[in-house]
Amino acid sequence: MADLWDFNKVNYVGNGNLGTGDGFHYYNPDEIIGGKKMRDWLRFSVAYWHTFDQRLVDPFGDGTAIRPYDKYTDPMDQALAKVDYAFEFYDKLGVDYLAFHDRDLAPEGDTLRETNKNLDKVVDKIVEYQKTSGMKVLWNTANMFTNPRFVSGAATSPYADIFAYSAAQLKHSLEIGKRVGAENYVFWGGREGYESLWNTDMKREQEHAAKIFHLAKDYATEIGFDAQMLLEPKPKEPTTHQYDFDAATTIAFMKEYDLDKDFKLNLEGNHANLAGHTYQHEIRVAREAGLLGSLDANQGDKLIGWDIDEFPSDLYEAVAAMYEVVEDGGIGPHGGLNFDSKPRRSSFEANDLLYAHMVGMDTFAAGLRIATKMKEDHVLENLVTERYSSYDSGIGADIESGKADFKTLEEYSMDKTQADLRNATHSDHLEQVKDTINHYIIDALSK
Ligand code: XUL
Ligand code: CO
Repeated sequence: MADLWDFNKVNYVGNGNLGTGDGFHYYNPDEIIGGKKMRDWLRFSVAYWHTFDQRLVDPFGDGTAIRPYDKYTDPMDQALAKVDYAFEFYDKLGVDYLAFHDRDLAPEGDTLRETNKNLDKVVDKIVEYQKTSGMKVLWNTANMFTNPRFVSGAATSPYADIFAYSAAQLKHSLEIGKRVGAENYVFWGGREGYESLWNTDMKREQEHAAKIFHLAKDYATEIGFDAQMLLEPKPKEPTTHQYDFDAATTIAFMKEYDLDKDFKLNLEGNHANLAGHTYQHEIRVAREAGLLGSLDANQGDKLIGWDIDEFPSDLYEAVAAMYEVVEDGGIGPHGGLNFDSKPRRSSFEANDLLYAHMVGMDTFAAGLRIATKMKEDHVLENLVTERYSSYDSGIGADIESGKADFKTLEEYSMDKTQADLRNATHSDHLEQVKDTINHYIIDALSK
């Protein structure tokens, strides 16, 4: 393989040495943690759109990125060259998965026919590399939000020609998913929402969205593409309101339109924050519904209200997310941690792409180590069991079994005094709980 990037392969160096690391401190891919190799728990994936295409723009500023393939001026030459850079990057970083949108890979032509032709050339090259490298595709998807034709949505556009075009684009994207052996297929409805309710037929738009999901699943089945289908919630941005607002709203939509048997959720940290939730909350909601599919790993910033897709470095948040994952036995049977993340605009050198993934991978690897230790020691499990133990016998058991009704509950409660009821509650000692979590964070990593 040609030496295209100016950095060496990243190795696990352990955490014995403080000081700036040139390797992973916590991610040791083949080490067994909680009964599984770390690489199999985490299934890290590099996002093509951010890592190889993102110019590091923000709403007020042009791109600052300096990339070694900038020297290719013809868009198709650059698209083909990027595949070489991408596969060397995966190898040097030591990841097993990639993820991409159709439009990340190749420039559009004037017609879908021409666009598909460009795309197929790049996909041919990716498939060749997959054979020699063993790289797998965590998921692929269709970009139906960048081009101006999607100004008012794709499947939820008020214009039927745009629905038709979206279906045609999706058809080819599913065929590509099959060719590259994608393990999941993601739908993020960036513009499937509204700017204003005054001109929007919300019900009709949501029916159209459900229709395209059913058509997609039917076509995938027809061609033998058996990837897990995933919906990715986000509350807003670029729309004022996105229909797949958060996990709970998306689950309700899936149930309403009979999609919950075939679709699961792809959850993203920064999207959770935009919806007013934590990442942990979104993962908990999905896993308790049996619908945890995959994770997009990134973080927001407490001080900035946008979807800034920062690489994850918040250890506390990673512990919380991995706690839910460990509790579920994995990120769904087919899911992984896809870095839907980009370096900051001021980290514009090519090497920063490597450092950014390293901090993301190490943060989640550390999160896995800590969460596994907490789980092995049953710290929170015991606490939660104890907290709900009044439902295990007596009146609580009668409530859960359905034996109690309003009359028996009235009889039971009628003469309880203020003091009796006060005694029925207990302090949560939340500060003590948080101290225990901090203790695990420090202790699990110092071994
Ligand atoms: C946008 C976002 C997308 C999806 C795929 O916020 O998360 O990159 O993950 O379209
Ligand atoms: Co995402």
